[in-house]
Amino acid sequence: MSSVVPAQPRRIWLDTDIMIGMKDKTPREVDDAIALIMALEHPDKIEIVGISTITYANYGHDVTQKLLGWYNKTGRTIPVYRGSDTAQDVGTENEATRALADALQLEKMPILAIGPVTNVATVIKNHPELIPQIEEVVVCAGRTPGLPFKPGLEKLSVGDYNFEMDPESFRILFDAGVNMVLSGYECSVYTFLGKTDIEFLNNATEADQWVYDQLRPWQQFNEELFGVDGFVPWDTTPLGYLTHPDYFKYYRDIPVRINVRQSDTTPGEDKPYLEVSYSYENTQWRATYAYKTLPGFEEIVINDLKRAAQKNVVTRHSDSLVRRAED
Ligand SMILES: [Ca+2]
Repeated sequence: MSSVVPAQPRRIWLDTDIMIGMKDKTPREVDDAIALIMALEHPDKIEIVGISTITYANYGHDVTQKLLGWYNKTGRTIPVYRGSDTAQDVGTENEATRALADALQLEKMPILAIGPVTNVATVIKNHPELIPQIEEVVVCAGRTPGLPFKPGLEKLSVGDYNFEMDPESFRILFDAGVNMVLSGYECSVYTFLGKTDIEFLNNATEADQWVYDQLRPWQQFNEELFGVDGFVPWDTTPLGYLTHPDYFKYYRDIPVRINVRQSDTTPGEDKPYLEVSYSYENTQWRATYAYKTLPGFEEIVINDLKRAAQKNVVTRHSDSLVRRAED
């Protein structure tokens, strides 16, 4: 007789530069919020131990709490910690780095770091004894040599944002020899959420309406920049490595290097590029590099958002039934 042992969800740490809804001159990036909502939809696969914020640390903390209040139906409280506000202060401890270090002391786990990696690098720099406790760090960064980052109609080059915000912290992670998973532009760029993909959020519950009211202007702003009305939910692919690894193709154990040459985003300047190639010989750095998302993953992103929205409708109905029963 064989007995089937149900698989336990992988316990993970989430480090995010979430900025959805931040008041500014232009709409702000929404992909961290989508990755968070998706992550909460797969409690069978992953369990978020804690969340730390990076850049706009206070806003990120508050908006994460708001989204958890709406979308966390796991029955578990997920603590949120404020991290580095600037991503320029690696080595300086903060609420987030202390909480992550405490968590790693208790258990070994992967870190999903979907912003600049300053918080993670601070833990590694100040607590090298914890390096073996980090199973892997999954990030949204890196490229194959010379790959241009030109979303949409390829009118405009964008930077490798998370890496360029704090290259020194990436250097610290690679020097520490932690298992790195790079799931960045190349892997993500053909996953695309257009207007019709998110229309179900419009005129739904308060939560979904708020999300829609941030997503829609972001789509329109993307059309101004890149010529197409919609956006790439970049951070969902590093999450996908943890929840749906079969939907991606990888270069395994590929050498990694930082190469400095003329910037493709700021004319007249040089900048560092985080690049992978099997032809690199003079480097000890290695990574798993996701280079392609297979068909079906976009459908998972949309279905997760739909399922989360559907649960909010059910909650609203049962709340109003309770209220009626109390009357
Ligand atoms: Ca992000």
